Amino acid sequence: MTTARTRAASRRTVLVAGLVTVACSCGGKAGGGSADQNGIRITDAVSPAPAGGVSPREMTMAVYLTISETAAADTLDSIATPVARTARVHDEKMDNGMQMMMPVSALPVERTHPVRLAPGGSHIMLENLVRVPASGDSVPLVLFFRHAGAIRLKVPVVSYGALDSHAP
Ligand SMILES: [Cu+2]
Repeated sequence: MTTARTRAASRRTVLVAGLVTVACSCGGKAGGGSADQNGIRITDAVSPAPAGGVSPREMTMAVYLTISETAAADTLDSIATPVARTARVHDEKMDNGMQMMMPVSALPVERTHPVRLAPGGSHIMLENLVRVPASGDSVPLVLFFRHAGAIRLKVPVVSYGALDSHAP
């Protein structure tokens, strides 16, 4: 337990250092969105501002976050936000040299095993936007867990370029 907590603490230090860099390059707020409620801990929530040019209905934006601690195994069943008509988890993988995204109906979360939604991998996708958040805004998000219930958090929106520098 002590070892796991120490590891988690050093990991957090690295992520905080990364977010400071984001703040320096885009002038946004330091620190990702987080929530700690009903045994579920969400950290490092961040969303790249979507590029404009098309109507909001055709726009998408990704949300990245880490679910790092759960009191018991749980399942993320659905997601809601006032800024999009559709919000769900996407799986992202390479298939015949093409980057493919597929909606996932439910995301299992094991106890004490972190789930990272990060660039290049699984992520939350907001589709069919109602309004288009800009860098510096924050997006309210509700994650509905089967056992823990609704977890609310605010996701800081950062410039896409600032986020790209942290992609694997
Ligand atoms: Cu996606």
